[in-house]
Amino acid sequence: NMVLVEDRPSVAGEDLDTAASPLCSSTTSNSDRRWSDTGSYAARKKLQSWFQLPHGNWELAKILSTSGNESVISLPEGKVLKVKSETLVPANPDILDGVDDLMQLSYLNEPSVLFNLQHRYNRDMIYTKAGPVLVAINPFKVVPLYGNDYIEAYKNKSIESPHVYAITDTAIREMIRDEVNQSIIISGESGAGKTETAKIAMQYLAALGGGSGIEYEILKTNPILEAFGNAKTLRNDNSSRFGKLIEIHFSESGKISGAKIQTFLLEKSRVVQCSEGERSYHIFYQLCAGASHVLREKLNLKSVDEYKYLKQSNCYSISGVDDAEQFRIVKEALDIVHVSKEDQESVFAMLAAVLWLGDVSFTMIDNENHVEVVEDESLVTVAKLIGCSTGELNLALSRRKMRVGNDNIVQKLTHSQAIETRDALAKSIYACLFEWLVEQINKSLAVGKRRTGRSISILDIYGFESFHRNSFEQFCINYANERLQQHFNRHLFKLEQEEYIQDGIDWAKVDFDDNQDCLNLFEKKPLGLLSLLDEESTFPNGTDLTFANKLKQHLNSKPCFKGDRGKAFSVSHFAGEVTYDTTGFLEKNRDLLHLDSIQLLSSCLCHLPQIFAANMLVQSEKPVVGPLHKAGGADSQKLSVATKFKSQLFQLMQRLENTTPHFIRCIKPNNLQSPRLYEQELVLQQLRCCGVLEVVRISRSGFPTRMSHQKFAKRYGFLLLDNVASQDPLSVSVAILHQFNILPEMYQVGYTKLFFRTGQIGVLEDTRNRTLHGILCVQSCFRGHQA
Ligand code: AD9
Ligand code: MG
Repeated sequence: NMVLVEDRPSVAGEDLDTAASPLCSSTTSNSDRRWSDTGSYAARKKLQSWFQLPHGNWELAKILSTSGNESVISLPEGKVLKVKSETLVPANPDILDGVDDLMQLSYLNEPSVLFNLQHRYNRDMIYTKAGPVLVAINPFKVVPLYGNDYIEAYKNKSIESPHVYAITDTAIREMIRDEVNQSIIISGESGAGKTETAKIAMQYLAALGGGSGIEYEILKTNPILEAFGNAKTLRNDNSSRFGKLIEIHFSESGKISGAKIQTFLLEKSRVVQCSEGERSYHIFYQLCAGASHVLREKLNLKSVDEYKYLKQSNCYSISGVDDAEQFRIVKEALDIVHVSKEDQESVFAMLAAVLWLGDVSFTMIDNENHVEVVEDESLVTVAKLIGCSTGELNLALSRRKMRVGNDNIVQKLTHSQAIETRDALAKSIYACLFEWLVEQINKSLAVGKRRTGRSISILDIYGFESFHRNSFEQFCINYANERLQQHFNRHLFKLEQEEYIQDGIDWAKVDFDDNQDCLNLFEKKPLGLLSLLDEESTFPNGTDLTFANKLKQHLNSKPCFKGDRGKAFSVSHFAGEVTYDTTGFLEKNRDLLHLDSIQLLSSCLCHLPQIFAANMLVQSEKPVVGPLHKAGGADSQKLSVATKFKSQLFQLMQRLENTTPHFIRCIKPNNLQSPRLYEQELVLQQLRCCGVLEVVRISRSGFPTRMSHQKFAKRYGFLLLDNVASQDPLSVSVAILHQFNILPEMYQVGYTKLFFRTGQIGVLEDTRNRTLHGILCVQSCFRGHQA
């Protein structure tokens, strides 16, 4: 039970600020002070206040008395404590419990935000606005918020509460109204609900823009991509191991006309290596569980616990998931996106080949550790599945052709080299298969010729990661997040602020953390993390240690960098400091597949291996990375992984720059994937990481909605009672504002635009829609009469 406020003010809103603290006397005052200064607040007796318990959680306390800098408080369970007044943080009055936009809170401190979200979460209201950003807290259970009735309600605007549907609806409307492409950018930690949120947004788009049938195909891409790109991890039973951007195109009439999917950085290492309690990609288990008798025979399939690649993590099933049934769903989805039965069978053959490759073993043939492949069932099966002879496969896995001067020589591989070669082949086949599938899907969804060029893109990309041990993958992921964070910052703060200033609006400058320093650390040439990594990757003698040393040598003076002991270094990211262990960096960055393996694939009789080989050779013609380049030149030379990722990321940012973004921040309330459990500290840390708290503060004090005078006059001018057709847009705009009694503190008139506080334009839109609807009704009645 909460403590009752005895001095409860009669109205919510601005009065509270004055009632509670003279420091917060107006909305546009420097709201920074709301966060810290509580001295005068505590001086007022009997108010509610937040008190942090020793274990970190915040409790609502009542201030009983204050003297000097100490206050006596009582906690909900009746305990009375004497505490330092400065440790108390003001709480909002009960009347503001669970507001649906954090901007409505009078006190925007961390515990108030946390409590507000928790209050809603406990009532299954998992969505809350933070100014322009939607915060979504993972319920880890079915919540009754989705489906056709809800879609209808959001479409008709008969529900107002924050929702993915509402954000998506806004995106559609703005796309049509402003003729600008839109993007929905979803971020959050692993398991926070990004992929589910993306699907919910797609569901809404499909319902509103459906009709052609293509929307059904678009929805069916989800089970396919999840089967091939998701896996059970310790954090999430259905964790996406790749980033995804889906661009959904619309026709003139607002119907979906096609889509295009781009994927980023699939985690290939999972195919050959996976830690205890996790699984490899779902599709392997689905295939083994769901293949028909005939298919089993054809692929010589065993059960999952008989394959080395799947056995190592000692985890085969996911509770509540039927892999056989999932396999059926995936096959059906493949049919729907027009992957032929024949191609599907080739896909399954490649999967079986990867599994069987893991069972290929080697025997020592001399005492220099050189090996030969054991001629057993696994070798025979792999050869059969990819369409080569066992002899060719044996050679590709145990020998390497090299060029030394003008001579071709053949080198025998050692045991560890052979295993590396085998695993590299398995990873490449899988990664190529994934890319090929995405390409097939894109062909099927291709936008017709009569495109309007209007689209809504949904980005579901891995959030910031900071683990006990951070490797190359975290390095790339966190770099991507720095870029996205800058986009977020730029959009919400910088552009906004610049626009105010440009338009002559009086607006106190707001500081925000720019992360340009950190981005420079990654991107500067030639002395940045990425350049130095690529450089070291090309050196024949480069190792992870020489790489780490080089970083320390060149970057130690940089603001966001810290050299650590041995092979480690740290970066101060916007979301916190992360220590990276460079072990494996060079190898993962080079990602070499030996030319022998590529040649093997290209000589295979089956068509998929041939396509894979051809794609790899195309890539190899680009700039070179690889230690053997200078020494021998017999290796595949290609773009480094980091460079490829960076260029993908730049393309992505460029695309996003040309869209109006809508941000959704997903929050994971606990690490156990369990419903009803809300861990304050965990939530708080995520809110800080994604800038939600900062956004609320800034948005509230500004005028987030704006429209040019022309546009405004054109859009709402017809609502004017007096005829003003001859007047200039500015006068028309001002007349509209007056006619609708928009309060002066709710807008500002700039040189070229009108600026509104949140929510104001919605009122006008509603009137406009009602009026238009009225006109249409009258017209159709009129026509009815005529007929
Ligand atoms: V990862 O970075 O790909 O590992 P995501 O994508 O952020 O992660 P995901 O969407 O996969 O997380 O959500 C994890 C699980 O949370 C889902 O499998 C659901 O069981 C659960 N979830 C997420 N959102 C919802 C929801 N809106 N309603 C019900 C949900 N359950
Ligand atoms: Mg996901």
